[in-house]
Amino acid sequence: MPGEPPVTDLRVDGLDGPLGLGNARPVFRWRVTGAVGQGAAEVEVGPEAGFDAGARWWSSGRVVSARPFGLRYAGPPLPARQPMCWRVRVWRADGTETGWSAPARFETGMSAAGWCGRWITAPDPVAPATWYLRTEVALPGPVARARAYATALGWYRLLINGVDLTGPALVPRWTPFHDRVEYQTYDATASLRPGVNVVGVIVSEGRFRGRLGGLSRPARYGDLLAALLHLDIELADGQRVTVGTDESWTASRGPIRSSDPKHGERVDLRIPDPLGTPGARRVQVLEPHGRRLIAEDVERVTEIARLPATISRTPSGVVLVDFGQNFSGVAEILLDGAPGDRVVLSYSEVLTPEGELDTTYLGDRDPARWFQRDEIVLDGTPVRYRPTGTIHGFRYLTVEGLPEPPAAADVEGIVLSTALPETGRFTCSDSALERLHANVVWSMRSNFTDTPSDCPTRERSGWTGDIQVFAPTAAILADVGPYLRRYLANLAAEQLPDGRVPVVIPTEAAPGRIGLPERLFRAMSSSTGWGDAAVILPWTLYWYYGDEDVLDRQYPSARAWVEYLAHRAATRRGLARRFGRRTGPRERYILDAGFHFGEWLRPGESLAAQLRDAVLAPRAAVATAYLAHSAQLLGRIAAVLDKRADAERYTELAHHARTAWNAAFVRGDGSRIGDDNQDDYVRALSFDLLPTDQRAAALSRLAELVETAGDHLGTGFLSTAMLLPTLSRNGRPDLAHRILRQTSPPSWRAQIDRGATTLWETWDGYDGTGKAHRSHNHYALGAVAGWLHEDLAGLRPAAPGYARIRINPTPGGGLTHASSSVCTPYGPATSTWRIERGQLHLVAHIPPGTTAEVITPHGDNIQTGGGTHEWKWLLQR
Ligand code: RAM
Repeated sequence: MPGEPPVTDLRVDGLDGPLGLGNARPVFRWRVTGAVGQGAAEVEVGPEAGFDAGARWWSSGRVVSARPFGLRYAGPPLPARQPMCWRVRVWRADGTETGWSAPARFETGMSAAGWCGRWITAPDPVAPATWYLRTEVALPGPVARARAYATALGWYRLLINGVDLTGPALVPRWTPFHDRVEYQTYDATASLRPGVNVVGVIVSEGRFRGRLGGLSRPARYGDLLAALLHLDIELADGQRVTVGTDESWTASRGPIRSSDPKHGERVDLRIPDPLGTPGARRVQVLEPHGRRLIAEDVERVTEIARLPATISRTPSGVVLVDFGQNFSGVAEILLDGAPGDRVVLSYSEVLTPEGELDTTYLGDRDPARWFQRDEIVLDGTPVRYRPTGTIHGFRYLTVEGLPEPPAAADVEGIVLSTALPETGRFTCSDSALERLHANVVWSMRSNFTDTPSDCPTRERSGWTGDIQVFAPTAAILADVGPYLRRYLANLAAEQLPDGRVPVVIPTEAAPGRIGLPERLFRAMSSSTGWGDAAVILPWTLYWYYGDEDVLDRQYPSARAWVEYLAHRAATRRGLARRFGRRTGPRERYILDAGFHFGEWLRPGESLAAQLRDAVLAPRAAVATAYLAHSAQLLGRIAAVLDKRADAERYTELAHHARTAWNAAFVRGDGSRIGDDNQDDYVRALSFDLLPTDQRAAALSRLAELVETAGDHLGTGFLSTAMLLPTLSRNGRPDLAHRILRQTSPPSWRAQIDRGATTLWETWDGYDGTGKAHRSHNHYALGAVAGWLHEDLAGLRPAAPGYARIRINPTPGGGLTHASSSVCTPYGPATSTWRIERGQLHLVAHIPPGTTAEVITPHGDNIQTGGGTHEWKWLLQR
């Protein structure tokens, strides 16, 4: 781009100018523009004051590296609350120098000892209740600079002189709250003024005390909501004022009576805003509780889009708002009625066959568990209402209690999601596939709000299996590095001492509050395919972002999981050793003990039968395959980290597990594996478990199974993401296209034809009567969007961080055009193909500093470097 500076997009730990950095050794990244990539780089870091005049605390020196990322600070320890600057210069591969970039800012966060505030709580634990905590701060003169460090047990909003500094952020995010709570840092400079300032913190249930998980149980971490604030003010005359939460603060109830993250908000607008005057009661200071405070290291949840509404009435006459898109967020709506009118807003993803709002489709035994509802009592003044302290998963909304329905222009859908830069674009000649891609993006947005969740409506839990299968696709669609690193930090924190990994992260209860349901859940922590997230996720982040740091940080966790599996296999035998053959000493590598979800929910399989098998007869062919796969990956991780003995140990373990798996589950020449389901062959080929000479037989059996099923997929939760790549990368792209084009269920197109705007948990979404069932916003089956980019359009990494790129389009399925563009750590890359007059016309943009191998339709391999390249090949008839 003309005029673009040679070095741009400076990021610290993946974030743009973070204010409260907690990492003592931050990692820098940038982007090099222009045609020639980086050969070496130098980073300089210094205090903001004096940086322009040359103040420096550290320089990396000239580091020879083609990678514009991963350069780690190694200077003197950074003091807390320190405004810093950094800049970078690059020597291109041709020896030319870019000159220094414009400086970028960051600031370090609060030290553990630096907090002047103490945790304060409202006087009595009434659940649920929203509390308004307040103090006044008198300032003798104008403010030069102010920072607020804040957090809560619950969700909070910080208001200074009526200005809401937190907005829709939904903080603090969900962590193992018994152990650690994240704080936010705000620039409060512009909100404070000379004279009296009102500082308020509104605290609601949040994830700390709100309803969580499959049973929607409240108060899983504690009974008392609390807040902590430290306000650091520098006046223009150099004086410093520090304000913290303490016993002088007051507490009141206010118009927001209560908010629950799942069940919505109760508001009485007749009650005045209590932050205007001192509250009636004093707060109490919490007893010391030992929770660690950690800096936020992820982009906040924010409003990422607004959706227009259409308004109608249901057959029974209720006002119905349709946003035309399933999403996570809230609605903003003009409420105009008489004082005392009670308005009820109810939310759902779906309608009943009769056209009413369906609030029972997630399970009708106890539908109240899934209520998403806001209730507002009006004070007679028209108000643009928007709930806070809650988030809904919905497309439809009913409005009850207003004398007149609102006009469409007076209602908007507010889409809330983590502010992740979206990096993957896909287009093609088939609008249904474009819609499929868009649906996957919507499901990702909807579930990437706090912890990555399975669905935004029902349990809203951080299922490990779901993110394990979806992460590679997520890494194409958005810059999810920091977001998934935080998930992994939580995972490591909650891993059990024996290495097992809880199936939901965070685990949804403090250790002191573990009851029977939590104990049952804990029994699932041995499940392969789920717990393997401990190994597969770090590897995914390394593969897509070249992030070695995450491998290092997660190494103990990844290793503990693999060691657990290996130990379990060696020492325990499952209730039903299902394989007929005895394999002698190799049996110590067969994993069939403990709970395993298995492939989970193949089309047509019932939930009850699956659960029974998961406990009584876990499929050893699935579990042992994951032992081999994760051990192999761990061996590679150890090699990257230069842990040679471990690299050898885990590569060998993988070898033994593979040999045992072959001996136990493969018959003949590879044409019969395990239970002879599609996924048995997909795993075998995708995890590279078979001897080379058996791969062809396995592939042809897989093809046969797909064809016998009428070109339908038969894979479940774990293998669906791998099915199409397995076919197209092993010589059957035609079959991959046929599965993708399939219009009857189970298929992605059946969902699209049925009007889906997000991915569903089940293939059909509705029963024969048209009644919806199960979640309509689950990203797991949406991992197929990865295939659209990497195989159909043909753009994928061939080395970690896209240092080497493979361009290998998979035309077919009657398509005449497809294009993928992604933002690699080296810069944007694209692969676009078009079929014209019997020719395949390919345009590839390869970022500077990387190389590419381009596979022609005739199987040739062309090597190329950075830049935009075009080819035309005659396609065979
Ligand atoms: C469902 C969840 C999730 C899956 C588990 C096993 O309840 O929605 O998607 O990981 O089951």
